[in-house]
Amino acid sequence: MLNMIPAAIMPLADYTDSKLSFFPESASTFSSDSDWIFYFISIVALIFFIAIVIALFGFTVKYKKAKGMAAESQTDHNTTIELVWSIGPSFLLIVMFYFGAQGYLAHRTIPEGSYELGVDAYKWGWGINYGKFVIHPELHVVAGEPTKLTMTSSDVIHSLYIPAFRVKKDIVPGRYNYMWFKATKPSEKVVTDEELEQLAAKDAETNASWNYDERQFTPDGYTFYDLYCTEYCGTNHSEMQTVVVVHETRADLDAWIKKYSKRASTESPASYGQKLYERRGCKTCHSIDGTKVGYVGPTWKDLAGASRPLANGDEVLADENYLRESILNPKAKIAAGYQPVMPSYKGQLTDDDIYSLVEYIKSLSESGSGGEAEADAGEGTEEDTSPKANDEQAGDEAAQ
Ligand code: HEC
Ligand SMILES: [Cu+2]
Repeated sequence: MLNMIPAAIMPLADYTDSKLSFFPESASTFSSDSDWIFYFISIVALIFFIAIVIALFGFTVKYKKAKGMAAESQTDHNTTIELVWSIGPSFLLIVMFYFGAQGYLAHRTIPEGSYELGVDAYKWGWGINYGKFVIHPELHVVAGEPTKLTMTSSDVIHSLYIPAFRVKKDIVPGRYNYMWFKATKPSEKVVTDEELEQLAAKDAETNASWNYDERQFTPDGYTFYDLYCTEYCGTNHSEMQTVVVVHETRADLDAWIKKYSKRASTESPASYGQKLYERRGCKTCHSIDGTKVGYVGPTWKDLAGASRPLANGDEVLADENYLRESILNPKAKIAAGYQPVMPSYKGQLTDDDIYSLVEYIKSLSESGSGGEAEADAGEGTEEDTSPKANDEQAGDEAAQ
């Protein structure tokens, strides 16, 4: 297809990083096709616009009559001119339709054997499902391999847009929508692991989350492409952004997925729980500093160990079992004053993930609920202590 691009348009399509260009950089196989047809239509429209406006003003001058002169009426037509201006432009329209339809079909025809990932869009964030309980807000794919996204929404209509790939598709609640692309330019690792550790430590100190805009690389040190929601979906629509990282090889990507598949043995459950709080979307609905405004769920500050009034008038002690149940089956006990809108995380978090989240919530309580809640867990029916969770994880690993 590239060789069909008229010579005059071709150079434009290449200057994607220049200030003159309309386009962000191009990093998928769709980019060049979609850019040249865009330029083609724009230039054709511009040429006609200029010609018509010039004729418009030219004729007002040419046919201007002085005051008092008799008006003329048009009595005849010119068949040749009318045929030329009807048939001529219709060829241009056919060219636009042909390449437009071809591009549309290319987007709709998902290649067999594509690498498949799940995407969950929610107010306001993204969860990319890599399988095996690995769900992460960043989209990671492999260069040169077609990737297929199977997309669902947990609430309202969203739309996934990756400008550098020239792909965009609505995500509608209650159904699956699909898109595919083949990324061409791998991301680069621009920061060393030591530097990343220092930055992470700095963020932990100031309780800041990773600032992609300012740093222009991911917490793993990769450059990225932007991904955002382009369907207005409420208050924080403009924050519904994430990044795409393109790995050079599948092995690279697998290593990345592995890294996020479970808590490192050296990491404390509470600190891992904090990461899950950010990564798994809890932070969009729960604050950790007592803030209520702007959050649809209760704050986690001083939650553990507190006595919780429920919507049905009962009270319950927020011990480990209650916290665990609230995550797996949120509708079982609704906190008073809140809507039952929390999605269930059953089957989406490992036992160790839940244990880590509970430990994190406990770390946010001043009342030192730990002892009390731990004693409870011991006699509880549902045993979810960390050693068991870790054993399961170890089994997992051995199986791989
Ligand atoms: C879409 C918004 C939303 C998301 C996302 C969400 N929650 Fe909730 N959560 C709520 C709401 C609303 C309630 C209160 C109603 C209820 O009890 O179900 C709640 C209640 C809870 C409670 C009980 C709190 C109390 O005060 O009794 C816990 C624990 C909890 N969520 C944990 C989590 C965890 C862990 C995650 C992330 C893995 C999460 N939530 C994600 C909305 C959300
Ligand atoms: Cu959205």
